[in-house]
Amino acid sequence: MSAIDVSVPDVGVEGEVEVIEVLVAKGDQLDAETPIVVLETDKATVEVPCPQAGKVASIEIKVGAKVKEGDLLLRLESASEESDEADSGRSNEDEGDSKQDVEVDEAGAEENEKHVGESSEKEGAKEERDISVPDLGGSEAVEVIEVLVEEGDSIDAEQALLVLESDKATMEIPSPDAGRLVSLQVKVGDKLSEGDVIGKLEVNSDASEASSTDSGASAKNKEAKSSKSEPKSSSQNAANKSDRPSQDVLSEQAVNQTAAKVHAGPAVRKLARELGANLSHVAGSGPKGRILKDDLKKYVKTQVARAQDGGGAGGALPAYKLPDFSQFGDVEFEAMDKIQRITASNMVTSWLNVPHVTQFDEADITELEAFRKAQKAEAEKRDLKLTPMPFLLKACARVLVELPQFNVSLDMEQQRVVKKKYVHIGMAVDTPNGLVVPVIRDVDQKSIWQLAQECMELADRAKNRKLSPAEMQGGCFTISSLGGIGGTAFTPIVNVPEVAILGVSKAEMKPRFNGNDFDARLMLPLSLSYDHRAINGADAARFTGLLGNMLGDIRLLLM
Ligand code: CAO
Repeated sequence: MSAIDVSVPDVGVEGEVEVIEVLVAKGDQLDAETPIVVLETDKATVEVPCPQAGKVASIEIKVGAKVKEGDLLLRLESASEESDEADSGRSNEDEGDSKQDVEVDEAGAEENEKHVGESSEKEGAKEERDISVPDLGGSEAVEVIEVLVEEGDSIDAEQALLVLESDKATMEIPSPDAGRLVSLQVKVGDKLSEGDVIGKLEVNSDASEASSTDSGASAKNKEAKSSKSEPKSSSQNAANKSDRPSQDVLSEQAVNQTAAKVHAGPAVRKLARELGANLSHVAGSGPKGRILKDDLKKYVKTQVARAQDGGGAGGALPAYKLPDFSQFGDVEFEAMDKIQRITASNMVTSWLNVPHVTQFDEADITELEAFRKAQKAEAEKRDLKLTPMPFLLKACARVLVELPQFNVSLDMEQQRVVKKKYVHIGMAVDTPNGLVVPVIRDVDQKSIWQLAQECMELADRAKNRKLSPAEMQGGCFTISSLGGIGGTAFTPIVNVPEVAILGVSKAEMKPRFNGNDFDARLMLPLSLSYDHRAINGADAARFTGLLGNMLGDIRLLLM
């Protein structure tokens, strides 16, 4: 038994690179070539494999560390003296040649871009371009091990198209531009070298003209990614990308949309292939939503557990195939942006996991409305707009305290209920970029004026894409108000992991029988959707009843 130092091999860059994932733990028994860490350079994501078999005696780095060639990563205990001797030289000297799994990212896309565009043909506003194999780091005749797209697919710039595997590396070939894949000339098993044509991409020539005036290749990629129906100038787009914080909606985890778009290293992809898992269904918890090995393991465990209990959504969703819409008339393609992708994914996650029921009710807000109107002058003095929303927040907070079964999350993995001792409420905000849900904290402890102020500020920040991810996390319950727009009722989808959401529609004057006569009363429609695993129908009726009482006589909020 002897100790072997495993150091950073030559990863093709000078200077330091960041450790973004540590794939092994102390005590793990490793095979030769098992990936041990993932390093991220400005050009690529590199997995460093273990040079020989052995047990991890110690790990000398952690996520976030900056390392350079020769830095110690971990110490390995090797079982066999013979192989120690043979291997120890190799582990330190030959690491530069050891197998590296490389996931080419933006810089790869930029490189790839240099190989395209020469054979483009104009066809109205569209243009067809060859997609060629970029520089493969000197490797020739590299085998295609995975084809991630199909002819006819709508492709984002930088979306992975193929995975190639040489004896040195596994690499993804990204698309140089956004567009429609009109032909694909390669299949699994083909051998490719730099310059070989993979297929043809139909791109919007306006986008490419605009982007060709850009100074940098990465700006060009970003431009191609932007919406076609709402063209933005390159500078606008670049500013938007770099200046604003990214907005995650509804859920705290980024969920990837399609297998080709997932952010995962080759080792994780390989494991997913072996397990037959579709990475597009796996939520990534790593940097930039990257799928880590642990995410994949957790996903597979959950699926196995579900199949065993016959619970959950059960089985794969039957896919539907889109027709070629152009046979029916003119169409154009617009890439979904991040908010749309995450919202779509979260809606499906909630819809499939949560048995939804919606309880409808009405609250008589005649007196509330009179009080609200009477406060108009005071609101103006305070530079505030007093809508029904702060009252709804305050009343819901009170009901959540009275009926704590609504202030929980279900942990199905651990078979337990998470009871929350705080009252944070999310408010769905309709923005030009999609639906976002900022969360107002400790609503039960705030005054109506404080809530009015926060509602205004958060809605404004949401509309200007200024919310930070932290401001959209930690909600216990959500209010989705369409009252300012219209409608009589709707069935909102529960914002998991919460267990209930209140939909509010437009208040309307209605005749109410007072025992002798009909009075005109202002009635506010309430639609409470809830997770029927956590909440029963009687509690839902109690919730809307109690809420109706609070809104009907807001003096009750003082009690
Ligand atoms: N009935 C009648 N009028 C209502 C009302 C209701 N339920 N709710 C609000 N109003 C009135 C307001 O009082 C205001 O009128 P005044 O200026 O005369 O007072 C007007 O409608 C506009 O209000 P608003 O919508 O600007 O303000 P709000 O505080 O009610 O809502 C916000 C703020 C951010 C929630 C809202 O702008 C919004 O984005 N709603 C859409 C949410 C959404 O898309 N939900 C669907 C998600 S899918 O489940």
